[in-house]
Amino acid sequence: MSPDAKLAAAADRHVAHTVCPLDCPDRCSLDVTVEAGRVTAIDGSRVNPVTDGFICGKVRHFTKRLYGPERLLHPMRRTGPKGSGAFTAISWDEAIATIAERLARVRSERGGEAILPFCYGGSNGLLTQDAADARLFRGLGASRLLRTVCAEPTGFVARVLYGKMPIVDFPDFEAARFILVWGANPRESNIHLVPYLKAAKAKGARIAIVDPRRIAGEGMVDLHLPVWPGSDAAVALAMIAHLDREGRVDRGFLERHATGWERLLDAARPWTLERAAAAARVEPRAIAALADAYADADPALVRCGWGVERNRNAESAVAAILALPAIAGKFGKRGGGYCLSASGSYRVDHDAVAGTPEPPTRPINMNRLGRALLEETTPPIQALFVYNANPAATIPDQGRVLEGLRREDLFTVVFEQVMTDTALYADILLPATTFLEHTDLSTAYGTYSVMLGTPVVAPAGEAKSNEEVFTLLGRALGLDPDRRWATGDAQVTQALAAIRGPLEGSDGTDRLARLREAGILRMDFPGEAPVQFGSVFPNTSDRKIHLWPEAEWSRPYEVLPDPEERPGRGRHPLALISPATDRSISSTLAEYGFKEAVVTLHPHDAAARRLQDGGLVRVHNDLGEVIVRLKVSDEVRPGVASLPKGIWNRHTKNGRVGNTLVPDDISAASGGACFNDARVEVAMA
Ligand SMILES: Nc1nc2c(c(=O)[nH]1)N[C@H]1C(S)=C(S)[C@@H](COP(=O)(O)OP(=O)(O)OC[C@H]3O[C@@H](n4cnc5c(=O)[nH]c(N)nc54)[C@H](O)[C@@H]3O)O[C@H]1N2
Ligand SMILES: Nc1nc2c(c(=O)[nH]1)N[C@H]1C(S)=C(S)[C@@H](COP(=O)(O)OP(=O)(O)OC[C@H]3O[C@@H](n4cnc5c(=O)[nH]c(N)nc54)[C@H](O)[C@@H]3O)O[C@H]1N2
Ligand code: SF4
Ligand SMILES: [Mo]
Repeated sequence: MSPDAKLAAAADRHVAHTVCPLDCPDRCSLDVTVEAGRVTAIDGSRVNPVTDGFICGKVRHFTKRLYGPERLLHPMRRTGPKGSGAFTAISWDEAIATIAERLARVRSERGGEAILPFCYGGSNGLLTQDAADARLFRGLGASRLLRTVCAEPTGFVARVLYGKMPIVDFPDFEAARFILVWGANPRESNIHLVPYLKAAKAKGARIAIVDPRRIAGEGMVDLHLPVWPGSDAAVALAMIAHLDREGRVDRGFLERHATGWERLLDAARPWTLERAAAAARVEPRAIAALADAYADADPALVRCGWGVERNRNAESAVAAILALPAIAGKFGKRGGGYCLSASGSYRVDHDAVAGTPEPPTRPINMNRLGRALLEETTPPIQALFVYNANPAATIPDQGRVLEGLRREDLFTVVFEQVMTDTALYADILLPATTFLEHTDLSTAYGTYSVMLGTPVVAPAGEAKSNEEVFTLLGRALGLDPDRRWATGDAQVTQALAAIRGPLEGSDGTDRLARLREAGILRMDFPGEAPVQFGSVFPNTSDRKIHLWPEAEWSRPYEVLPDPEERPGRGRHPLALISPATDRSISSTLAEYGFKEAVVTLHPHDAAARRLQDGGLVRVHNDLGEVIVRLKVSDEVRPGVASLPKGIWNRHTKNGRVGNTLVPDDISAASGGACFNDARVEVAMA
């Protein structure tokens, strides 16, 4: 480079501030280095104090997506069979006109409900989802997607028991003397909690983990209960019954602050330590030891994760776990109580963001996408519009999903950043901007913050944002004749005003100006961070904990038997789990995060099947098979097979992901996915 060019480049180098909107509890504030219009480095900033200047490796390498070979740069039309990946570039005008014409035709011939919008966690922002897209699909009277793939059972329970009381903030973990991490994996899926766990540990706190895998390094964990997947409800109920027998139930607290607790104690009583231990395949005394250690400690904190909800007993498990601090009297001081999702602590009025209410059209549970595409008849789904999601990889019963996507009479639009497994099935493929190329407003479900994501570089190729595309489509379809749909700053302001609850700016100050100045809006809790039953209380009608919420839940704390014990299902004895890893966020970024997926089995299970570490194996059940290499390790408990969440078809030898083996069963009370109810056998390939 000539000295002049060097000078010019240095002058053209700056650091821009923005936020990571990926589906991760941490919601990091970012410093992005831009040189000559290109992103050259991404790192954490200190705008969000919890980020504390560091971020995960996935996002540090996000330029591999931004400028990678898989990036979609132009609208395209399919030219080969569905799934083949044969496309030709078309103009935006042609793409929008084609989609508008087709949606209008489907609607006039079969009704709006023949259109299914399909979206989930691609960008956790208030502008990329439930904004212009809602205006479009509500305007069309499309089917309503029930977004149940994640956080539905946990959210349901947090709502019916506690009215979504604010959770313990990460920094307050430091104040706890005992931390019970239940079905959560901070080391990979919530890395900014780890420093606080370490700090608590350094001050003498004990840490317990309930997880079929050993998820933390030596020295970090004092107690590990390696439960059988799906048995948490039995274990937590047995802990409650044990505390009751030992006279350790805080009846004074329950009298004052809870209803339905006697019925919960009655329901827990049949769960003896022995019975729960048989279901969880652990020692009865290990359950008693965990309950005692929890009851003894003060303050004691429960970190409930999403691993608990991915089975048929989701709601019962989450409810029994969230009941523990009430039963044992652990509320009322900093470092005590529970932590789950913060997203209910402030309410976002999504109808106000969209500017239009949701019509009561046909609901479709996203966990049964395959069945919906193949079996719905009143009316059949004739147009599918996928954005912010990669259902070909992430939804249960992959075989059925792919069969549905192959339907010749289905018109499929996929609006994506990269050529995902789902994009391969599009009739029209639209290129989307990434969070470094568009504006978004990020709330968070782990940390207490709202941040503004700003474009730091120009869109790659012809990529457009969700706001632009759904607004273009709405106008092409005649849904916005006066061009009044909010866009740009007007949409940001509308979304900011729709955040109800203790957010800075509730006093009427200009939230957008404040965001631009400080980069972040914090929650205004009395005394900084919430103390459950100190400064914050349940948001239920009577401000009490509803431990037997029968109005909303017909069978509280019901525990269904293991899928393996159901008639005809006994030949697949291994429980398949699919934990999050540090390689991807759900399936996002897996194109560069993974090279190859491996399945992990305990040495006993490998030996019983004469399988060798590194060998090719067939993981199979009645739904299908996945062929991958085997890792033999005692990090998983006996009887459990672990295959990562988020992989793409290319990461296995037969082009299928773990969801090929996952039944599309749903949890009873809230319709949640049952990923970890998959039962499989593993054999040499
Ligand atoms: N790096 C990374 N971070 C992520 C994600 C990611 O894919 N990668 N995903 C994001 C998303 S979408 C979410 S929802 C969160 C999820 O965050 P977490 O809940 O922390 O993650 P999971 O891996 O789903 O489950 C946590 C743990 O539950 C265990 N587990 C599985 N089945 C059971 C069971 O039946 N009982 C018990 N007690 N434990 C069980 C698993 O072994 C795993 O260690 O993380 C977010 N953060
Ligand atoms: N087997 C198994 N499967 C699972 C899970 C499991 O534990 N086991 N976990 C489940 C969980 S917790 C979740 S949350 C789901 C997530 O499943 P999905 O909702 O399918 O999420 P992702 O795989 O992250 O796919 C999101 C896609 O949105 C795209 N995207 C991102 N931002 C934008 C944008 O602004 N505009 C547009 N148009 N597109 C965008 C990304 O490129 C990405 O391909 O997966 C579930 N699947
Ligand atoms: S994915 Fe999570 S840890 Fe990584 S940068 Fe984003 S918010 Fe931070
Ligand atoms: Mo999730």
